[in-house]
Amino acid sequence: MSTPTVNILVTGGAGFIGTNFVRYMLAKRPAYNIINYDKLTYAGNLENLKNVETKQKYTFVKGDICDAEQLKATFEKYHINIVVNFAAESHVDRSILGAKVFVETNVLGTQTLLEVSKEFAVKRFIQVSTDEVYGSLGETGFFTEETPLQANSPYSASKAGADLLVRAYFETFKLPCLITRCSNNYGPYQFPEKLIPLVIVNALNDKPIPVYGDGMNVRDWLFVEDHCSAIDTVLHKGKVGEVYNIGGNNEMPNTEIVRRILAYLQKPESLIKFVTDRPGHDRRYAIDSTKIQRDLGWKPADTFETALPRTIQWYLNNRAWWERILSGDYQKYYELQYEKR
Ligand code: NAD
Ligand code: TDX
Repeated sequence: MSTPTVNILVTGGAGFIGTNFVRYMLAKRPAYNIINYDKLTYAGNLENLKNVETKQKYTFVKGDICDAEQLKATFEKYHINIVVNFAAESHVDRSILGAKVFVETNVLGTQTLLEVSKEFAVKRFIQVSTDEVYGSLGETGFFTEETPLQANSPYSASKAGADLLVRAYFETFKLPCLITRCSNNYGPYQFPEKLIPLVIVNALNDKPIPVYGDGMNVRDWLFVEDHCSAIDTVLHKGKVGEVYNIGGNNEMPNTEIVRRILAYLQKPESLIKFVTDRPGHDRRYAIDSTKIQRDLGWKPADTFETALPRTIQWYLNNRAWWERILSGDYQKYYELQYEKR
């Protein structure tokens, strides 16, 4: 009997983590077909995938996860049997300025995707969630998979809503779902609105670096490729219905990260500007990833010591990539490369 073809719908594959995941899977699993389904919001950048576009195993579909009809047509056309859902509005500050689109994409979009996945009886549905659904920690302690959900921002509330829907589709309809909850990622192709790329880009342009509040908020940073390998592990070895926390054991206050980047770039600390705090700013995130390490044998390959310099170097080597984001030119790529075809 021949092995069935694996056709993975990667939603949000033109965003930061999605891009890295598409690249990771094409290299690691050359027999799989990867269908990147992305709406191309401001955060989607097809230039990220320029040199994989011609690969036979890669297809791009411009589409919205809220659009059931387009999803159905895509599932049918490409015989989708696995879904990895990265598509989301992902920036906390934007959710404070306007929460509606977060509910539309993160909650309704996920529910629409679940419904279509049920109709097409997919073999696995991976929901890429976040540690932010657990809320905020004090000076001590870690988030485990049993920590109650206590989201504090409209972003994390919408992600928590999606997680509960995924759980409900598993419990009620036996859709084979798994949820991953990862800590803060960093690495190549991250949109320069998030802390690490923002600091690098502003420093290289000798512009002020806004640090919220006292700068002592702590995040648990994970190199994006380690997140990709964790998702691949959960996809192949995870147990359906389970939640897996993913983290790097790499806690650091924001000011320390900013200082390390400035030191690497030989830029002065006088660029740091302490500004009004983010409303509802979570103080500390720290992930206990014992479960995925013990049950599935995953562990991160990198630490800040190895991967932060590599990340900064990537932004130095790819100045044109982020300059085209700052100018807005990156948004013309789809029109020029795809619509004319
Ligand atoms: P991102 O903002 O860089 O990318 C999101 C992508 O989703 C973009 O390409 C965008 O065009 C696409 N998209 C948005 N709305 C869509 C819609 N309605 N239909 C189809 N596509 C749509 O985000 P990211 O940082 O790559 O995060 C990816 C996922 O991982 C998100 O679900 C996020 O919650 C989660 N996550 C992120 C981090 C992190 O540190 N960045 C950590 C843990 C979990
Ligand atoms: O200009 C800034 N100044 C600043 O001090 C920005 C953009 C951020 N910060 C602080 C806020 C946070 O304490 O840096 C920390 C990191 O901020 P972000 O990069 O916005 O990430 P965070 O809010 O922690 O959320 C991220 O990690 C979890 C992702 O954006 C989410 O999508 C993911 O779920």
